Amino acid sequence: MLNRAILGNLPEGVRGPAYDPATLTPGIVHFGVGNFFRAHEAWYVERCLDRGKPGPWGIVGVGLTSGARSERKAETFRAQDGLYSLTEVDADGARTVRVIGVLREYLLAPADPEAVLARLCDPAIRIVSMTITEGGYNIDEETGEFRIDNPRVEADLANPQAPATVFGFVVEALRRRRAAGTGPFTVMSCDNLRHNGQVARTAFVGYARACDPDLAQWIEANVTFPCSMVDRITPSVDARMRDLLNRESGLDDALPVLAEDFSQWVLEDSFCAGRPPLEKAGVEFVSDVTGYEQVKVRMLNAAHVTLGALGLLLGYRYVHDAIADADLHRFINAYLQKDVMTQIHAPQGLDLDAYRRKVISRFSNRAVADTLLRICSDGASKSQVFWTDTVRRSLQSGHDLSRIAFGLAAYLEMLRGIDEKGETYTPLEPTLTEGQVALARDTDPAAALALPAFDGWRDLQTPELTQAIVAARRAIREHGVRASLPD
Ligand code: CS2
Repeated sequence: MLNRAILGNLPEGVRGPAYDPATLTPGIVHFGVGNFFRAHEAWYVERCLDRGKPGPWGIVGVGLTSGARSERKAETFRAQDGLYSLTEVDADGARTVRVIGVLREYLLAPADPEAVLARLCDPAIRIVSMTITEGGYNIDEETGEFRIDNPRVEADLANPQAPATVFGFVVEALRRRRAAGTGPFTVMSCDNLRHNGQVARTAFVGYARACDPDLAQWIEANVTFPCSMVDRITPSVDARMRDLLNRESGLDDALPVLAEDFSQWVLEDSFCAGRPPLEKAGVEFVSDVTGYEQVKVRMLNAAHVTLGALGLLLGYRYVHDAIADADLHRFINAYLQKDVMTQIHAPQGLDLDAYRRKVISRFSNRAVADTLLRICSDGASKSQVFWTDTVRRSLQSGHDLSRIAFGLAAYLEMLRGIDEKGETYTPLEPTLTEGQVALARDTDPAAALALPAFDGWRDLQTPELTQAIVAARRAIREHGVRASLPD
């Protein structure tokens, strides 16, 4: 079993922490300790810690969900002293393995909310970061406001001392820190959103306003919410992959992570209570992240979800197989070159065409073995983030809508859960109700346009887009994806 006792004796080729994890004190609390966080933020923090003198930047992970799976995960982290291995793999299959030591503690919030609040109130905690998914910020896409009528939010507002949502925890902790004179921490979103820092600000200040307007003002004036662009393809690891990773590393790790060799983090340097020297680990600090995040979500993520939907319908299950299909490859390139790149102002020094080629080659990395179902999961939230700007700009400028409509149509057809070979699969849409899923499956291809996924451009009059989506869905149903792909 991987734990601190074996750090002095790791298998050959496996790199361990440069410091003794026991000497690392926590300075960051992170909500949502999924694979992406462990391959991205934790990996950057790990690499900026000095040999021997690691500094106060250990991470306390917090899980917000209850249930047997979450409890098992918490127990495993405890048994492994917070250690886990990260395998990075390049397109040729070459691997490097590293044991990450920064996760110093893991708390399961539903089991002991007070323990989480106590941690958040510790003056040593200077950053609270989160990966809570695109749909996790509880923002009404039409009004841009935080939704206080969400039942989970209502429950936290009624009982702020024992919260269950990330909003309840962070705001209650800030209230206590303000009262104790401890001062604020930075709230750092690491989700794929446009302006993720501003979205986080809207969410946390919105929640605070509903419980204590004076506190909301204090948060607005004192807490910083840096925007960032985060990027690293990190697949899910099933039991087979876990065993394979362990066989190759020689470790016995119950929670190994796998990631591509590429990674990028562009971050606004806006930390009200200090930060680790992340530039030492390759984080790019810029004054305005907007251009980078536009490129990332509108190119990589939108292409990913589109490829995911089309690939699933054609009977593929892996990203590298779908992008190896010549027709899908051509379509994704056409979407990027004709519909997205023509609208984006790239940040200085960023070559959009090189970025496009890199995206395609990253999708082709078969050693990552990323599944199309993971890519499409929570498409209802992602599509708003990844497509909205492209759709709005295209509608406003009278740009050709054929490929955009086809991508949206494919996403809706994908939700029906059956491919062109008659094989079934289960789309993962945690935010959609059964009624909403039924809309997507309705025999009337227009019914699904009532879904919140389309709220981002509902204020524009969109009959031509609606017609194009409906026509594309009909064409896919009648002639199949391949025969219906636009040029
Ligand atoms: C994917 C992302 O879920 C998705 O839509 O595109 O998980 C993607 O792998 C990451 O954003 C890459 O940084």
